[in-house]
Amino acid sequence: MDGTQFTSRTRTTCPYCGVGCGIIATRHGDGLVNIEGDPNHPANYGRLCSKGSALAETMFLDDRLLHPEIDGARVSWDTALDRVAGTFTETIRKYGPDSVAFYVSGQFLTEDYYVANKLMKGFIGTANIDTNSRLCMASSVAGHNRAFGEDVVPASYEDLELADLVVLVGSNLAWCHPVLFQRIMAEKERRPGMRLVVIDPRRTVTAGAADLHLPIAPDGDAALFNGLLRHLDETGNLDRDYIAAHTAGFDAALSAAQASDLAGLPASTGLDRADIETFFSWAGDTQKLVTIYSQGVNQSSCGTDKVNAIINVHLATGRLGRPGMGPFSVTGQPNAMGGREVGGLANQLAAHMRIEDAADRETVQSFWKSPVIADKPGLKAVDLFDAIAAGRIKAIWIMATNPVDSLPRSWAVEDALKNCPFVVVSDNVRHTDTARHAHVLLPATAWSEKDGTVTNSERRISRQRSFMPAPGDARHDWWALKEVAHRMGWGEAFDFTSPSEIYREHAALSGFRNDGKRAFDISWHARIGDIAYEQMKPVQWPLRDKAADAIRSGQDGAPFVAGRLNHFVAVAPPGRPATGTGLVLNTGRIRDHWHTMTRTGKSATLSAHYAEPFIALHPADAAGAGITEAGLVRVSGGGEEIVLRALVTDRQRPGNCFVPMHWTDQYASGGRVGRVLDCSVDPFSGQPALKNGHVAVAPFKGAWYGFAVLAARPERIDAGYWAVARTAAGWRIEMAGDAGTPDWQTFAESLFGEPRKEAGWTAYEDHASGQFRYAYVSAGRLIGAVYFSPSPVGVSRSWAAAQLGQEVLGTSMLAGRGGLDQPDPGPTVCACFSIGANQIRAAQKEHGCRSVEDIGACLGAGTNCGSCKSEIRALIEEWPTREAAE
Ligand SMILES: Nc1nc2c(c(=O)[nH]1)N[C@H]1C(S)=C(S)[C@@H](COP(=O)(O)OP(=O)(O)OC[C@H]3O[C@@H](n4cnc5c(=O)[nH]c(N)nc54)[C@H](O)[C@@H]3O)O[C@H]1N2
Ligand SMILES: Nc1nc2c(c(=O)[nH]1)N[C@H]1C(S)=C(S)[C@@H](COP(=O)(O)OP(=O)(O)OC[C@H]3O[C@@H](n4cnc5c(=O)[nH]c(N)nc54)[C@H](O)[C@@H]3O)O[C@H]1N2
Ligand code: SF4
Ligand SMILES: [Mo]
Repeated sequence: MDGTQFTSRTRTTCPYCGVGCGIIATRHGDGLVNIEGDPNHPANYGRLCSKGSALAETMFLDDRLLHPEIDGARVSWDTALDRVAGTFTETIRKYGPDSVAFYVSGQFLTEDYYVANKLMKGFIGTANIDTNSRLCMASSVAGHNRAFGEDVVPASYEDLELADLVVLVGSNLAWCHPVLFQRIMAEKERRPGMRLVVIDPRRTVTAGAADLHLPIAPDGDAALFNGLLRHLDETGNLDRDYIAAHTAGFDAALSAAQASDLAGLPASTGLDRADIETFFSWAGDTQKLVTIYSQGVNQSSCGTDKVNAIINVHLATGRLGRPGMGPFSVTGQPNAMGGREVGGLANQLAAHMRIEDAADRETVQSFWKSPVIADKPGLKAVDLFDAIAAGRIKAIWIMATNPVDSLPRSWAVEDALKNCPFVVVSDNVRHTDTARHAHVLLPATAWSEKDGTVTNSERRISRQRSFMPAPGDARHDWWALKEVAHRMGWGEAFDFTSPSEIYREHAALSGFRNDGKRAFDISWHARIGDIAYEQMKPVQWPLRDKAADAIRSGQDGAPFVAGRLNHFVAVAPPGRPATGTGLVLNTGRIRDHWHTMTRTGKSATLSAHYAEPFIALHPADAAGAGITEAGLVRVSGGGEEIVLRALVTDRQRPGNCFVPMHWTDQYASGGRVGRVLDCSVDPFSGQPALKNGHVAVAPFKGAWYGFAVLAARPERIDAGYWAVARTAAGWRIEMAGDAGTPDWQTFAESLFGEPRKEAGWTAYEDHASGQFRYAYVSAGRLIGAVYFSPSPVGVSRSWAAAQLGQEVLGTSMLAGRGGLDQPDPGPTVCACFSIGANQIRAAQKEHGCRSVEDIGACLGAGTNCGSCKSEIRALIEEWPTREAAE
C-alpha cells in the first residue's frame, strides 16, 4: 500500500490548554498520523502551538496502561469493576456515603464528567467529588458567582482582537495559551496603537512582549486594582449609567478601594509609582479594555478577592459584554469549563444549580429521578486528602489527574493514599506517582481514542473525535463509571451506550425548569440526533433557542440573565506579609511541557526546551547563597528537600524564585516541587496558593557529576541527583552525587543495562584527573555513552544525543572534547525546526539578523507554529547587552 495514502481525516480538538484549538488529524495507511490546525475552527483558525504540533509524537504506546490490574496483577474488566463497585457499596453500607469520594479532572470530557457527578451526587448521595479544577479555576468560579450570580465568562476571543488595551494579570499567555497570545500579537502588529500590559512578578517571555510590564510583588494585585478603581472614580472615568442600571454594591466596593491611595501603592504592590501612573492613565483613557487573568490570580490565598477586584473595575466602567471589553478568565485545561457546566466541583450541583438551594436540589433530583441528592457541599481537594489521611474517607477513585504531583504538601498526599483502604486510579499511563498507590488500576482511553465534547475559555463547545482504536483493554471513563453504577444497582439511570446519549441528557438538564433563570442553557441540543452530534460544529453557549454563537453577555453589557444584577464585591487587600527568611516560592509552567509530563515527556522535541527541572533565582539571591549559574541547588521546605538546576536570571524579583510544576519522580530524583510546597488556601474557593510557598536554597556540592546518552532507559540510577529526558533515539541523563565514589565501570554497566561485552565496550579511565568515560556499541550502532567527572561534564549534550543509534566508533565518543569543538545549538528555542539559542545568536552576529522575521528567513525558526517568536524576540533584545557584558 502506498504509505502516503490516507485512510481518515478527522476534525477534533487539542487535548492541552483551554484555548481549545481545532485540529485535523490525518491517519495514513502506514499508521503515521499527521496533525495540523483546523483552518475553520474559530479558536485558532489553523494555528497550533509547539505542544499541539507535536501531538503525534506523544501517541505511541510506551508505558500505556493497557489492562485493568488489582494489586499489580492483570485482571479482566469484569473482575476489576466488581471489585470497585463491591468495595464502594460495602464501604457506604458500613460508614455511610460521606466515607467515599471521587477526585476527577478538567481533562475529562463533558460526558465523563456528567456521569461521575450524577453517580456521586444523585445516587451515592454525597458531594464528595472534587476535581483538579480546585487547583486551577476555583477562585475564578467563586469570583464569578459573587459578581455575576453564576459562573459565566462574559467575553469572547474576538474581544481580544477588538480591544485597544489588553491587560494580562498573572498569566504567562505566550507559553500557556500560545495561540491566544499569537492572535493578540498579530492584531498588535496590524494596529500598533493597541497596547499590552503584563502584571507578573517575573519578567516572563509574555512580559518581554508588553508595552508595560508591572513586576508586582506576590499578591499585590488586589491593592493595585482597588487603587485603579479609586483612580477611575477620581478622574471621572466611571460609567454611572451602567452602575445604576445593572449593578449592586458599588458604594461599599468604592469605599473599600479608598484605602488604596496612590501614595501607598508602591509599598503595597512593590511597583514603581511612575509605572502605576502609566497603567492607571492608560486604563482610564481606554474604553476598549480586556483584562485576562489566570493562575497568578487564582492560585492565591486571596485569589477570589483578586478576581472580584478586577471585575469591579470592569463593572464600574461598564466595560463588559461589549465589543473589545471584559474581564476574561482563561481556563487551563481543555475541559475546565465543561467540568464547571456539569457541576464537577464539590460545592456545585449540576448545570449551574446550587447545592445550598433546596429548589435547585429538588430540580436536579426530580430530573435524575434519583433516590437521594447531596444536600451539602462535599470536601474540597485539599480537605479531601486531609480527610483520607484522617481515615474519614475510606475509598477513593482518582480519574485523569495525578494528585501526588499536583497537590501541595505532596508528602501528606502520599501518606494519605498509602493509608487509604481502597484507592482506584483510572489513567492512560502505567507508571505515575499516583498510580503506584492504587489497589485497582483502570486503563482509560487517551485523547486520540476518546469521543465527546469539551468547552473552551470562551464557552465554545467543540467535539473531540476519536481517530485511533482503543489499544489493549482501554475503555472510556464514562463507560467504566456507568458500569460501576450498574453494579451498584442503578442500571436504569445509567443506561448510556454512547456519548451522544449522555450529552443529550446533560443538555436537557440545563434547560429543565430554567425559563431563562440560568445562563448555562444548552437545551437547544437536548434533542440533537446522533448524526448531528457527530457533525456538531463548535458553538458558544447559551444555546437556548438556536444554534448560534453567544459571543458575549446581554445587550450593552447587561447580564446574560434578564433582570439579574451584577454585583460589586468590597475587597480588602491583604497586608504585605512580613519578609521572613528564605525565598517566596512561585511555581508554574514552561512552554513545552504539560503538567506532570505523562504526555509531553514522551516527545523528544518538547523535552529539548528544558531537559532538567530548574529553579530560577535572582542573581543577588544566588550570590547570597553561593549558588552559581547551572550549578545544582538544594531546595528545602516543609521538612523535605529537592535538588534542581540553577537558572540565575534578573527576570526574577529579588527574594522570589520560580520552579516549574512539571517534574515528577518518573523524570527526576528530586524535581517534584509539591514536596517542598506548603501553602494556605483561599477562604472562599478553597484553591491552594500554589504561587506562594517558602523555601530555603543552598548549593548542592557534587562530589562527582555524570552525563549519559542511552538507547534504553535504565531501570535504576544510583545517583543522589538524576534527571532523564527523551531524545530522538533514546534518553539523556544528568547525574550527580554528593558522597562516595561509585565503582565507575559497574555503574556504567548498570546504566547500559547489559553486562560488559568486550567487543562493544570502550573505556577511557584517568584516575589522576577523575575522568571516566564509557561507550557501548552494539551491532555497529551506539547504544550508550556515559561520562563521569569530578566537575560538571563538559560534553555537548546535543552532539552526544545525535550520535545515539548511529554508526560511530566507541572511541570517537570518548576522545577529545566530547563534541565541544562542534558548534553547540544550545537550548532549543524553536521546537518545530530544532533551532537552539546559540544558533539564533550566531545568525544575529554573523548574518546580521535583527528581527524575528530575519531569524525566520535565515533559520526557519518561528515560521511554523510561532510559539517561540516571543522567545526569539527576547533573545534578540538580550544579545547586545550580553555581548557588552562578556
Ligand atoms: N505549556 C503549558 N501550557 C499550559 C499548561 C501547561 O502545563 N503547560 N497548563 C494549562 C493549565 S491547566 C493552566 S491552569 C494554564 C495556566 O496558565 P498561566 O496561569 O499563564 O501559567 P502559570 O505559569 O501557572 O502562572 C502564570 C504566572 O503567574 C505569575 N504569578 C505568580 N504569583 C503572582 C501574583 O501574585 N500576581 C500576579 N499578577 N502574577 C503572579 C507567575 O510568575 C506566572 O508567570 O496553562 C495551561 N497551559
Ligand atoms: N506547584 C504547582 N502545582 C500545580 C499547579 C501549579 O501551578 N503549581 N497547577 C495546578 C493546575 S492549574 C492544574 S490544572 C493541575 C494539573 O495537575 P494534574 O491533573 O495532576 O496533571 P496531569 O499531568 O494533567 O494529570 C493528568 C493525569 O491523567 C491522565 N490522563 C490524561 N487523559 C486522561 C483521560 O482521558 N482519562 C484518564 N483516566 N486519565 C487521563 C494522564 O496520564 C495524567 O496521569 O496541577 C495543579 N498543580
Ligand atoms: S494553544 Fe496549543 S496547547 Fe492550547 S489548545 Fe491550542 S494547540 Fe493546544
Ligand atoms: Mo490548570
